[in-house]
Amino acid sequence: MAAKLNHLQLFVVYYSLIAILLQISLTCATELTWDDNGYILYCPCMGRFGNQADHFLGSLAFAKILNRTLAVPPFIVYRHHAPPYSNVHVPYSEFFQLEALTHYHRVVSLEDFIEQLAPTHWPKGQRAAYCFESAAQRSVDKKSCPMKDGNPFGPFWDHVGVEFDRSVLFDGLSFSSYHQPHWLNKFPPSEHPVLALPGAPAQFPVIEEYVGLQRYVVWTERMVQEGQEHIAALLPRPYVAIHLRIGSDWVNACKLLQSGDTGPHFMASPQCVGYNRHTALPLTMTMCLPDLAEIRRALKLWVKKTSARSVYIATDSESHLAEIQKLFKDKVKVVSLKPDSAQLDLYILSQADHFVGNCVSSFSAFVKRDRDVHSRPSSFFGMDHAGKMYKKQEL
Ligand code: GFB
Repeated sequence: MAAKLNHLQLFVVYYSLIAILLQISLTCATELTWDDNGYILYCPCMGRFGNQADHFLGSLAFAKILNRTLAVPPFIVYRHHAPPYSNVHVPYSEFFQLEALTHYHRVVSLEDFIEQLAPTHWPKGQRAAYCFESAAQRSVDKKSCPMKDGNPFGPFWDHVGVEFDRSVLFDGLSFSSYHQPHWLNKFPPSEHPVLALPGAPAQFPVIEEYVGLQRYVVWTERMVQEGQEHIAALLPRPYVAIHLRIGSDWVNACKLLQSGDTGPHFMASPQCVGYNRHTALPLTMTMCLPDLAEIRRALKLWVKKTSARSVYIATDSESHLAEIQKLFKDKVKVVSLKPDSAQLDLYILSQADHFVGNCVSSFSAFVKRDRDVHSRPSSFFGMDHAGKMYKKQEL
């Protein structure tokens, strides 16, 4: 009996030891080490998903230019029409693989930075905010960065539990490679290890040079599985997918085109009119806000060209499902999911055999870039031949 108990005890001790060692090695594997080259933190405080994604690519490029690790922020999702009726902060890794970014540059999630690195290396009481002097002009004392003023700024930094203790102002710098030596000179990482910025250190829309960084934005396995399940269940291939950005906010935005005040570029339009302002093609109202006649025309064309068996409609408003079904007289299956998650729409759009997007929308731009990376064809309403922006050799 005593010998049996000893065996049992030995067995328990042996496996407990293995479990402890496993735990230690797992902890070590995920433990972050401090990067002496410094960090960049920012709030994706402009626009919704498409805008934030454009800004993200530029910010990633800027982090590489300064050779600082990018603290990848969560996406801000504005859930004011449905529970929880507030901003929701969705970690990058919910939708995309953080690891895939490391093939381009060093990154850490903002959440991990705050949890694991900040307590020791960016402790409370020593947190500086960095901003343009012009931005500080908006503060009461004209010397403070408006890091937490209003929505989404306040809720964003509250979400990660950050208060700022002082402000460092700058001027005469831009977030381009041209100013790299100036940034290094002014803010060496040894003295300024963490550059925390009120907004993305990037231009909107993403500049041509960084469009190809989309290839490092890779869907998570979970998103792929969910998206593929929907496609397999609902969309016989080949399928044509369209993005209808036709809601009331968009109608108002497109009205600006008619006033002629927008100049050669308007929101994401460089993706189809060209990035050079001097040679940009004209942007028409049909491209910004396609009417039903244009939607029908483009769909007829691409369904015929691709011999499509189904059509997927992603929309921020009405889907025109009945009208489109009528157009194909039940010969083509027409589907619109209107999912709760915009990313499911993005995924289904990205996988189509042909995609017709809205050239002015950064939501469409995300899909177009993702498709370009995988050599999938796209066009835009009002423009049937969209060039391929992404070239492999560029980056
Ligand atoms: O993505 P986004 O920046 O593109 O913002 P734009 C549009 C948002 O509307 C998306 C929803 O992030 C989605 O939440 N949305 C639009 C859609 N189209 C669809 C769709 O087909 N399916 C689903 N599920 N959701 C800019 C805004 O939008 O438009 C700016 O970022 C501003 O803040 C401007 O409002 C007028 O570039 O199209």
